[in-house]
Amino acid sequence: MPTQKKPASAVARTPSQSNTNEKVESLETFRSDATDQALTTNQGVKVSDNQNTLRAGPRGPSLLEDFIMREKITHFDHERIPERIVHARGSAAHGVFKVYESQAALTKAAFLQDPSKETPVYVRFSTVQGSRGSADTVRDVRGFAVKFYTEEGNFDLVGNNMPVFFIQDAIKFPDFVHAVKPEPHNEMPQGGSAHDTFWDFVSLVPESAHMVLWTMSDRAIPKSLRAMEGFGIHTFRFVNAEGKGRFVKFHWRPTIGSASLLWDEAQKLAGKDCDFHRRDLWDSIDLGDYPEWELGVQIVEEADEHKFDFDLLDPTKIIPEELVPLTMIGKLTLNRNPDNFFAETEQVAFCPGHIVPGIDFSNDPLLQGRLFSYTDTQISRLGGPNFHEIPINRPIAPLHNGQRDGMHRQTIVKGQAAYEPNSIDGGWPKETAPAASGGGFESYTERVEGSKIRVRSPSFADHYSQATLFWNSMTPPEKDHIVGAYSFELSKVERKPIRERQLGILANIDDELASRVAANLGLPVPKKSASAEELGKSSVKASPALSIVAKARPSVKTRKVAILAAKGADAASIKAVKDALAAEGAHAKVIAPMLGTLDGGIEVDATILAMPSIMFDGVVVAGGKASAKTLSESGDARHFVLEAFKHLKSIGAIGDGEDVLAAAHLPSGDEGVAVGGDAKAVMKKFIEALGMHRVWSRAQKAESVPA
Ligand code: HDE
Repeated sequence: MPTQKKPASAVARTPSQSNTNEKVESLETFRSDATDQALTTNQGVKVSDNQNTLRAGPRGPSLLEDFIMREKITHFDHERIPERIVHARGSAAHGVFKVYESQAALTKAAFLQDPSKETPVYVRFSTVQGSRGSADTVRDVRGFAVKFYTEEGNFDLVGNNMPVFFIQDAIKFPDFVHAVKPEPHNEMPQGGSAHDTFWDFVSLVPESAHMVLWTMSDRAIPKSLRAMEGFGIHTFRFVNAEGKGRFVKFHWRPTIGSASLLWDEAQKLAGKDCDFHRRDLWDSIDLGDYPEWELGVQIVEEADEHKFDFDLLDPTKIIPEELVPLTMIGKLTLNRNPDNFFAETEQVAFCPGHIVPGIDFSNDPLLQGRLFSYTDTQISRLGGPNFHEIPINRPIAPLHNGQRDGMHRQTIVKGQAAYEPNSIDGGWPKETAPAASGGGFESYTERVEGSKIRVRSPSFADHYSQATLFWNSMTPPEKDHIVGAYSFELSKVERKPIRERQLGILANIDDELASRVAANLGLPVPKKSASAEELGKSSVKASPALSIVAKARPSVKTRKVAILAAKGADAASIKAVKDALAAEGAHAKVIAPMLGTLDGGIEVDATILAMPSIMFDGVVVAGGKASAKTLSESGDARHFVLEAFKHLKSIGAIGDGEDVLAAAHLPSGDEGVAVGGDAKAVMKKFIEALGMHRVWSRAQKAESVPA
């Protein structure tokens, strides 16, 4: 019987800045590499024939005795596990977290003390509604779950890309999920909320008003996973070495800034590349464009718990940054793609209840319910109570207790005493007293008293004023998108009373919003049902931090640009475009009607049909008479530039390339169309517009473009 060299829990996991880091791989003994290895059965027997079942004669029946074939097919028969009930569609990456400076004043959590220390992390992003195979770009909330493998145990920050939630109490979660999931009678729609049961539920549950507004905003169609903000949502607690507790809200801010798709793009991408987000994440890490987020915290002293016009425990509320500023305390970098999707991304098990000394919960009734649900769901999803032994879930901190049995147990624990206290094994493993650092976990001492009752606190009663705050914080294009999203979704709702009821909720949020959506639905604007006092409750009336467009940063780093070309394209102009983009950290691909090599040895990266304009942030048409003629005569090429124009992207044309824009009948003189002059001048203008992500001033002109 082989003995384990190292306890499984002590396997170190220290990803560093390289994708194929040999040091990490040699430590991660649970990873397997078949290079130069013989094909074997699961019992280690070498296989000599993997092509033919054992049979009685060349044309005879197969023999049950064939243990090789039976083992292979038995394994195959059981290769699927239940997908997650929610957040089934996801992708993930390894990385590291580093704190900027010691946070000892706020928390004793070991991973937040030392700026020179790297804490390994695994981060999984997900959509909520769709199944495992659904499209990435649907309108939905995105999960943003971070597992920190700290030296004191795993800390899971299981958040979303929106700072609030649909409901206030965990007991409503099954109702909410049953309503948003595909309808039970026909399992439609997949990956979307534009259907009757979702709008029926949310229109009957006004506490959802704020979050529904977020999901109708651009936040629900992120440009990429690495351009998303993340939020812990609930109020948590930090506890320092002196035992002092403070409330904390967690935020993730991407260093490249946030950006969103347009709805038309998102819908088309769902068909043209349903893996759009996971591909972008994977490719970025492969290219060394490591996605990064800063971790921000909002801290509230316990004495200030009741000083706000909302309840800190209410998960349908934000703390506006105008009231409590955000302090950036560290950086998360994703720098390594997983080796195996199933073993890592599918089997990773997050749980908001995984915390470490220095972090604690608040009494948010949604958080309290989550503390139960996640472990419970893993037991059926991952087949038993030993899911913490699956490599991706193992802490790097040593792990010893009396739990030894159960389905799929892997660790072989020595010793006779699976209980505590014991004298037989010397009393080990023993409790550790709480301490300033390195001690045992001690729950924060909070005085609680009250009658046993099922009530919602009256302090949770305001459902609209922060929705109004969000609406008021949007720029005009963002408001247009919200109106468009409500109009689209509600027009798909078959039952008129549901549409009318939801308009009643919008009437309480904002007059303009309600009347514009009502007009699109051909319905009258309902009267406000809430009192003026309730509707005006938020002391902050607008918060620029809530707008993605207002916060856009002028950078083209990691953006993707198509260089549209055909045979006869001017190689020098293509090179000039590539060089100009590379100098700014952007990436270019040569897109042509056919694959092959263009003049000057330029390789075509993809065809116009395989990589349409929706996969790029901007397009530059290469110079060269023959190329421009071919592209001008190609409906697909004209559509490419027209669609880029419609989606408010930066467009450029070098020399004869301008003919293609003319052939596509692009409106002339647009701010975001760079033409005239040499490649250098065109690229300067092109890059300026690319940096702002979209040419918002073009929105009205683009309406009339038939792409
Ligand atoms: Fe979850 N949620 N949730 N949730 N959730 C799950 O756990 C649940 C909620 C979130 O990448 C499940 O492992 C309840 C809020 C993410 O693996 C399940 C309630 C937020 C992920 C579950 C909530 C989230 C999940 C399904 C109401 C944002 C994916 C599979 C009390 C802060 C994690 C699983 C991953 C997954 C339950 C509400 C985020 C069923 C009962 C609020 C990011 O346990």
